[in-house]
Amino acid sequence: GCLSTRGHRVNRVHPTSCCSAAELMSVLFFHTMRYKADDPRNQCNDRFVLSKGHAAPVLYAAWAEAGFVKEADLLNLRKIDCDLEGHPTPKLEFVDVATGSLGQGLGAACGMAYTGKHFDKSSYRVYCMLGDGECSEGSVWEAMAFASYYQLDNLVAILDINRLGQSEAAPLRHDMETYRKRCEAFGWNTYVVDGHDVEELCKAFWQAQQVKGKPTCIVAKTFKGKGLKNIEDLDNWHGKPIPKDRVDDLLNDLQAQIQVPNKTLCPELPSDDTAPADLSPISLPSPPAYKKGDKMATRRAYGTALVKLGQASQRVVALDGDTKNSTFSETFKKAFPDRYIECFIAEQNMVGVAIGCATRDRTVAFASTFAAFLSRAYDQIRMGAISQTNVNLVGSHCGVSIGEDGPSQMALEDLAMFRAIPTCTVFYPSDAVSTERAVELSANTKGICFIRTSRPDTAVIYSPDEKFEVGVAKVVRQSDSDQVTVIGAGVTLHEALAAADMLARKNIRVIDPFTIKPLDASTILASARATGGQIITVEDHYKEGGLGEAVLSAVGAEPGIVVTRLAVSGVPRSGKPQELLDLFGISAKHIANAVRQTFAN
Ligand SMILES: Cc1ncc(C[n+]2csc(CCOP(=O)(O)OP(=O)(O)O)c2C)c(N)n1
Ligand SMILES: *[C@@H]1O[C@H](CO)[C@@H](O)[C@H](O)[C@H]1NC(C)=O
Ligand SMILES: *[C@@H]1O[C@H](CO)[C@@H](O)[C@H](O)[C@H]1NC(C)=O
Repeated sequence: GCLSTRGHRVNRVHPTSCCSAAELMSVLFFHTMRYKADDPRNQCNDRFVLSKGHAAPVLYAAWAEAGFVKEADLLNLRKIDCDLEGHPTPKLEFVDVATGSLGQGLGAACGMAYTGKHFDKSSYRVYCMLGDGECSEGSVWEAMAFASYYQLDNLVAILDINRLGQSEAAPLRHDMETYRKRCEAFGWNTYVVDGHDVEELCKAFWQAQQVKGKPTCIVAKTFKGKGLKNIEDLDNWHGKPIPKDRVDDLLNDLQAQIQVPNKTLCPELPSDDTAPADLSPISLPSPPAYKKGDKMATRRAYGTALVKLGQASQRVVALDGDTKNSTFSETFKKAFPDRYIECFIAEQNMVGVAIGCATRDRTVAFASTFAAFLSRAYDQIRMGAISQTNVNLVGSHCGVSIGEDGPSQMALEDLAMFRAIPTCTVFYPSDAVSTERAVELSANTKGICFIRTSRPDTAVIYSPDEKFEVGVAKVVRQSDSDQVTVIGAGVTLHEALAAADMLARKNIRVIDPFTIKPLDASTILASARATGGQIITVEDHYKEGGLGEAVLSAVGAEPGIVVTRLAVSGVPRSGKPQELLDLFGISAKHIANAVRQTFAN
């Protein structure tokens, strides 16, 4: 069965990585997995994640065999007008998460399996194929620990132990016993098998289905380039096409091994025990219950908002990495313990799991930790954009305003990081009311959403009926005689308001951007024009890639606009929040000075 793709793959760029997995793939796709071949994204289907994404051709070949991909299209692999790209992406209906940055598939598969078992309570199963070289990634082992902790017996990892990596052998080579011990030590039911023995594979996958309370790992001893004469198990063939003058020979060789050439393979159908997702918009059941002037940290308002959203939709779930009593995802956990996933201190895996949970719209996932620690999962976030994920990430404890905990806990690069993500909407709410609306909007906004929350208590500045939209800023203070526009967000918006009070006779217009991406360029520009072209930005973030640069790039091409930027620079330190705002030049006092300076000019 594995060879019945008529060998097109051998002429493409990772042929040897595909060949080691050929029997594994054919047994999975035409014996083990249950799915509707004409409806790959059906919610009832078993899921398959090709974590070793460079073996994409073997995945495409399987779906061609299943009848979903036209065989002729396989010849357009990697062409500009063909969705069969070098690595799998969800442009293809049979792909849930993009892979190709190694080490990420199993985390996403964990999210899918957790969702199947605990949220959907359905019978679909999740299969994830990894390379042995890939297993040096720490994120693989974060996922291994997660899967056994949550007893994901609907999850099967397949390790394609073909000994070789890209530039040399993988560290454990064919040491199958060490792989076995590692997998068992991580709490997995483990079978070491001959990955080229179809009968043995059928049996192992069947056994995996019978096991309760543990995920199963199939550790398959294979040979890279299996079946390719004078290439199999040899160094220096990773990622190389077969030389033209050898293609015919090798194809003939392979074709001679096909025993039943024209047999149509047909997967078994899944049981129809998963309801389609309810895709109607999710709204807060009641307006924010805050009064202007109330003191409330936006991080705390996040927890309250998420509970309200959870009341509105069963699909809302929360994840955290052991910071729930700091980010206030704990508020959600207390209200909906069954819809909260503790991911412990493994942020890469948490983001991967959240992305997995959100596939096929099964959940609306909110994952939170200190914003600083999301940088650790940046590659997962970057891949999330390619995966077309709608995951929501919430980062608390931004900036120097966290105070005494010191610089290791302060996110000062997160705006830059998330602004650079192509599908990302960046919310930076400045009070409890706007935080609640940011959470509501995130749940309904496609792409990745990032919500930046702050630690200090700040005043509520909006009334409960204030309307918020993505990309629409608020002018929070203005008069006809304003002479400078000040743009702040989070704590620095409050500093800007304090500066406005200090400067009573020099009127300043204060803007709350609400979303940093997209940024409301027209409101900012209109204000700037009304205030003599003078803009001051002030942010609890580094200058690079933050609010100030976002504003600059929005107005930079306009004549007569001058942007003065106040931002954190250098490595901060511990201290009281207000002391740190002062020390790093972003407090009301510094804003007032900057305003005076613009007058002096
Ligand atoms: C995070 C990451 N690092 C490096 C690479 C480059 N790369 C692609 S394939 C590969 C070797 C993979 O070896 P293995 O996981 O054993 O897969 P196989 O031998 O089956 O091809 C490398 C280093 C990558 N894609 N992702
Ligand atoms: C299989 O199909 C091909 C192409 O349709 C045909 O040429 C060949 O004779 C068939 N082989 C068998 C054994 O039926
Ligand atoms: C979180 O909970 C732990 C255990 O109860 C406690 O020690 C810690 O101080 C709490 N952290 C915060 C930020 O409240």
